[in-house]
Amino acid sequence: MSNDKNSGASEIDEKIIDVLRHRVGKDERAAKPHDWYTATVLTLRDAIIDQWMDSTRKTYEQGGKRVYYLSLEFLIGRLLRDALSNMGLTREMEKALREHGFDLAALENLEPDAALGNGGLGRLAACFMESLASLDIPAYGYGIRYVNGMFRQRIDDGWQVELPETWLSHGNPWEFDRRESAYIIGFGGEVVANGDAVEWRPAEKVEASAVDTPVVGWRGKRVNTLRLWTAHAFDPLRLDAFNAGDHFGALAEQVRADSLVRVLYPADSTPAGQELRLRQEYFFTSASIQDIVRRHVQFHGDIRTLPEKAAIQLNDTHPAVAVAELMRLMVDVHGLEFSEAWEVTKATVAYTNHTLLPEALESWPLPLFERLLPRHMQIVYAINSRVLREARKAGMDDAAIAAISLIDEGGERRVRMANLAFTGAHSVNGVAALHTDLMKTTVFSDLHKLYPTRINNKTNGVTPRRWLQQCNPGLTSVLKDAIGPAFLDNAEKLSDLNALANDAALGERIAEVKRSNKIALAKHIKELMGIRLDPDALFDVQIKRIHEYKRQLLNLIETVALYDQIRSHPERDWVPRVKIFGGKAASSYHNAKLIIKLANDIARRVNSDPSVGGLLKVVFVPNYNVSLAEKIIPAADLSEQISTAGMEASGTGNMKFALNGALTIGTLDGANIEIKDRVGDPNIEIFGLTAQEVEDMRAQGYNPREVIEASRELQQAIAAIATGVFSPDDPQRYAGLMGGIYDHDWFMVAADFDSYHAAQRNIDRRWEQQAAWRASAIRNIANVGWFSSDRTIGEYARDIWGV
Ligand code: DL6
Repeated sequence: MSNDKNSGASEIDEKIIDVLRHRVGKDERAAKPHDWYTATVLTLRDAIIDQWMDSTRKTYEQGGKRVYYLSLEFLIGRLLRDALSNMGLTREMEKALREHGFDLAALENLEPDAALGNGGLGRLAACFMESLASLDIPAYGYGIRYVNGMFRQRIDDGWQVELPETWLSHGNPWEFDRRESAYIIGFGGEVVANGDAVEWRPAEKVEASAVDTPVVGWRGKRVNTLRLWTAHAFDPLRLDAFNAGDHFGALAEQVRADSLVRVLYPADSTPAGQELRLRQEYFFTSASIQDIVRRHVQFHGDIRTLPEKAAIQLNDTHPAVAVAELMRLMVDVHGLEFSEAWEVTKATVAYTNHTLLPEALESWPLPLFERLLPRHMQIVYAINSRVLREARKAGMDDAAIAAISLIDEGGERRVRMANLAFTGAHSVNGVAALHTDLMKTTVFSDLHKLYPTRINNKTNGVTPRRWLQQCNPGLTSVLKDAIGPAFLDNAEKLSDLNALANDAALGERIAEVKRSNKIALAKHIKELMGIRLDPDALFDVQIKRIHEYKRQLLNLIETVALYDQIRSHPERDWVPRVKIFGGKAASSYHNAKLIIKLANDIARRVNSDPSVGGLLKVVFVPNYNVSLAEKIIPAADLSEQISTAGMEASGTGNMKFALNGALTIGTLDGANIEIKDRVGDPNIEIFGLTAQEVEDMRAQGYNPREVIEASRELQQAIAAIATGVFSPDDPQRYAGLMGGIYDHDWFMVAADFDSYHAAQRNIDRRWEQQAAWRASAIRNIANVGWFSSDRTIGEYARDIWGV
């Protein structure tokens, strides 16, 4: 098969039939759609494998440096469309399938979402993998092959219900089981001195084995490997126990191993706090580090040259134990001096921070860490004593030393994973300019004083292949006609559109594409939820994890205020709006779940009220995931990025919406600031307090009650929600949630309400000027090419990895 556009579909066609017969084991007449899907993937995979082998051979021959991206999450989504498009085989495959009466798009829908991540951090890892391959950088992604990824969300009577996601129930045709790439992972036990050496004798052992998925870059340039670990027991079936009648007990070891890879923790900003989570982290980190070290020693001989050949990037602190594991292997197994191993470790490892929320900065109770990883505990103490000596030498005071310490001594003693990652890395990066500045002045201020060159910024990005070309083919084609195809290879070339921002014909064509995307989304929502949406209304979208700092509540309260105003003044010239919400709440996060219920309660009431008729609709779309985002984002007119300033590290949804021509209504938070700088003030709607103002206001003693009492709209909306207007079956349901805003309002909902409400009315006015709106949409598309993950990865490669 060739990826030459001129070759016909017949070669592919023959191949599919062959695969269907000989690998799926079905005859064309008997094959079900799922068999055709599997045959399609396997046919494509065969083409990918040739490139994969070429890429691997090239890397070995060149002996160059590799990037190892360690991440507990990879929120990949579906792969078929992405891989076909990157291989340049979409047309051929479409044609071949059509000859057998199949529609490629329908088969694509049979692919389950690989939802091995919670949200932004995991999706970023997936974009990075694709960009690494697109930029022809040799890389491995390392993570866990969860049997059950992110839970499936069902909405029952407005409440979130979590169900296991069974993405592997039909097998996974993308992956290769590499049982030969296996490592022993130990837990517990004791550490014994053995002459000068130290030996860790774990009490418990499991085997980690690799499952590989190829990741194809744009134009099939390179194929890298996503290596996910699965777990096996050494003694999966104790036959003696089984024969003695203990049928369950005989399987206990396998069950224990399975539990390591069974579920992704559904928490994206609070540590699960459970032993299993730490076990998962060590399991995948140890397997990955052993794999990296084994490869290095096998091909380059001396572990001391590791930094020349390997760059290990820690995606947040989940793999931070890598610092201690690498030290252990170098000192205990390869016989390096501690100091030398420490220099090698720091030169190899880099760490990305994704959040400043104190509750999300991982730390483990010291007794738990010591019990599970006794040798690593010793290494952490040894690192700590070096670091604290350096701090003393630098003249730091006791408070600074306490903050720098790898051990939190205030209250229950805990091991601080962020401090371990920070001290064991040569680079510590934030994910947007504001976030990086705040890292220096807040959580890492003392570490930053001690190591002032370590923190750097790498503003996030998203892959334009998935988030423009594949999810929005209509827009891509219009853009190609307008400015030529160069932007497909370099998203920053989208800037050529600036010259056409006021071109009415182009504005109209883009608006037509948007309208047809809205019709497609409306159809999907009608089928899914029975709600009819008007494609000519303004589609106002907030899709992301449900979290108080992301302030879905601010949006909902404003929706209630708008609802009240439409009812009080039906004669006014209201802009018809569809408010679309979607997102999952961590299963233990009470308020987030209550916010989902509130969205559904408001939707039920508003959508059944004839007095607002076509002017306002509210939809909470269940089970938000990557595939749904690919449908919703191209259909959005307005992108809600309204977090409390200083709390959203970057955001990446904000970039995807702008790239698809939505205007942003947002706070000066995370990457919104950089989006504003690039698209220009007239093409974005900014409101609310700045991060500095939030801090000052909290320091001065913010009184939300006063603010609420001074705003009639806000007071009325809160009162309506609090007194059960939207929950007549349980009038008290939201009394506590609303009371929280009166009493403390940590997330500044009241403080920002009036400004947000006014910004929404500005949006109405802008919408009425369609020509100007369209020009703004073009300015957005034209100026956010910089937020391509190719640019981000290029910066990591240049500044951090040296590849
Ligand atoms: O960097 C990717 C993404 C950012 O865009 C979001 O702003 C941030 O909230 C998210 N962080 C997480 C949770 N982090 N932890 N731990 O997903 O990272």
